[in-house]
Order: sequence, then structure tokens, then C-alpha cells
Amino acid sequence: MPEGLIIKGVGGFYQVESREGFYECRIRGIFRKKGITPLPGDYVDFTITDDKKKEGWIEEIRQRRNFFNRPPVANINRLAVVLAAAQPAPDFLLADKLIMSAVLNDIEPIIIINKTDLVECGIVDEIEKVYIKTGFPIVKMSKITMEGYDLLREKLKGKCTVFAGQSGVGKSTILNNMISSSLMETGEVSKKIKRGKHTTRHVQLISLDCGGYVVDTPGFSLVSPDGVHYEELSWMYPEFEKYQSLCRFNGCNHIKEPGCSVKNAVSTGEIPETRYECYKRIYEELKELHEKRYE
Ligand SMILES: Nc1nc2c(ncn2[C@@H]2O[C@H](COP(=O)(O)OP(=O)(O)O)[C@@H](O)[C@H]2O)c(=O)[nH]1
Ligand SMILES: [Mg+2]
Ligand SMILES: [Zn+2]
Repeated sequence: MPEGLIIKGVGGFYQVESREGFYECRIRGIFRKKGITPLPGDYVDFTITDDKKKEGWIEEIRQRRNFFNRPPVANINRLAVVLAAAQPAPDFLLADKLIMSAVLNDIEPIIIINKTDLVECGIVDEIEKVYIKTGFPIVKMSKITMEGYDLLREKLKGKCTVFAGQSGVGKSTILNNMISSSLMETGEVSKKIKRGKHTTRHVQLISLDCGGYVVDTPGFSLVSPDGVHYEELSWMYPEFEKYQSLCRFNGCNHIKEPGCSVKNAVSTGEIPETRYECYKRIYEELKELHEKRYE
């Protein structure tokens, strides 16, 4: 039985990419009975019903590595967290939440600092410093100088990557520059197009020229904030790790506890203040959620 990858699904039809080409597939009723909806990113086994028209049936969905509801997509293994050096100013809190949901789902985050052409390099370095000790790859990019594009290609090659970040940071621009055909709407165009028109967009895997796939989503939350307990949050901060074991209290949450080695590292500048402040904010948010639920 041929195997393939679901690229997109529209109205009960699924576009499946396989070694034999693209097929338009429907799904067996049994899936619906079981309450299973195939997603872009799913690996499937399918049978061909008409080889001329390239039609078939999806027979089996392979076990997922992970899947998300917003955007609906399966088997992601990279999350590109895109920040702009300016216009808009970096939203570090959002970036940390995205990073958190990636780490939680065993997805490697890549930090992209875009629009480096708009600021002095000292400012780009400041933003880079926030993430340098996380060990996550960082790519500095600009559509003007084309800085970073080769490095990004290298990082995304053969992977399935979701692009996320504030609106206007340049996600669609980056993706357009990575593929030969322009598929994504960028800021300037989309305002015109969106007005008056329905804005429903289907999640779609876009094939990169360098191999691999990307997903561009306007609204985005991989994060279900209740997916993590507040006392586990610090595990999502790799740069805290080497200090955690040195805290005076076992199970220190690095908030108000005395003898906290993490807080000490923040005060000496070993851990960036920005990351720690975001940690505290997210910690409080998660704690509040938890207390609301269990009180
Ligand atoms: N100066 C500069 N502008 C950029 C860069 N990348 C994107 N932009 C602009 O930023 C705006 C928003 O870009 P867009 O790709 O639509 O952002 P998205 O909302 O994240 O998809 C557009 O006007 C782009 O032309 C860059 O590297 N440098
Ligand atoms: Mg966009
Ligand atoms: Zn501590």
C-alpha cells in the first residue's frame, strides 16, 4: 500500500503527497466513527482508486509524534519563534510562552531575530543575549541584506516547522523568500485582500526548496497554558538548570525563597533578567490558573 503525507485537508478531501505523486484522498467512515480527523502532517497509508485522476482512500493514519488544535497540524518537529528587532518591538513574554509549548511537546525551538536592518547591531546583540544561554539555535535575519537565510535553510532542512510570533514580525516574508512560488500573503498585500473577503485559510504544509515543510499560521497558540504545572515551569528554561540544584531548598521555585541560586545568577547577570522576568510572569499566570481550578 502506498504511503504518503497529508499536505492539506479541505471539505473532506485530503491532498496526500507520496512517492507516486499527489493524490486527492477521502477517508473511510471508520475514522469518523472512531472520532479521528486526519491532519496536515499526518503520515498515512492509502489505496489508489483512480490513478489517472489521482484519487484514493486513506486507510490508515500512522501514530503521531504530536498534534495541535490551533493550528490543526500533526508531527511538528521545529518551532520557529520569530521576533523582530524593531517594528514591532520584541514581545519576550509571547516568545517564552511559545518556547515553553515547544519544549513541552518535545519540539526544538529556533529563535529568529528578524529585521536586523532596522537597528544598530548592538540592539540585535542585546536581543540575542536573552537567548544565547538557552542553547537553542538563534538566526538573525533581514529581507534587505538577506542575512541568515542560508543558516535558516540549514536548520529547517528535512524538518516540519511551524512559524509563530507576533503579527508583523515578518513570518510570511521569510517563508516567501524560502520558496520559489509566492504563496504567503505579507503585510502590505493582506490588508487589501482581507477587506471584504472571507479570511478562512486552511492550514497547509508548504514544501521548502531545501527539503522539509513549513506551516505559516496567522493566529497561533501551540500553547495550552494549563498543559504545564507551575512547579514544572523552570524545566522549560534550560539556562536555569545548572543553578537549580544549588538552591537551598529542594523544589525551590525561584520566586521568593531564600538562598535561591537562580535568583543569584540573575543578579550577577549570568541568567538574563528578561528571561527571568518572563519566567516569573508565566509562573504567576500558571499558578493562578491552577488555584482557580482547584479552589
Ligand atoms: N525592514 C524590514 N522589513 C521587513 C523584514 N521582514 C519583513 N518586513 C516587513 O514587515 C511587514 C510585515 O511582514 P509579514 O511577513 O507580513 O509579517 P507576519 O505578520 O509575521 O507574516 C511587511 O511590511 C514586510 O515587508 C525585514 O527583514 N526588514
Ligand atoms: Mg503573515
Ligand atoms: Zn531557586
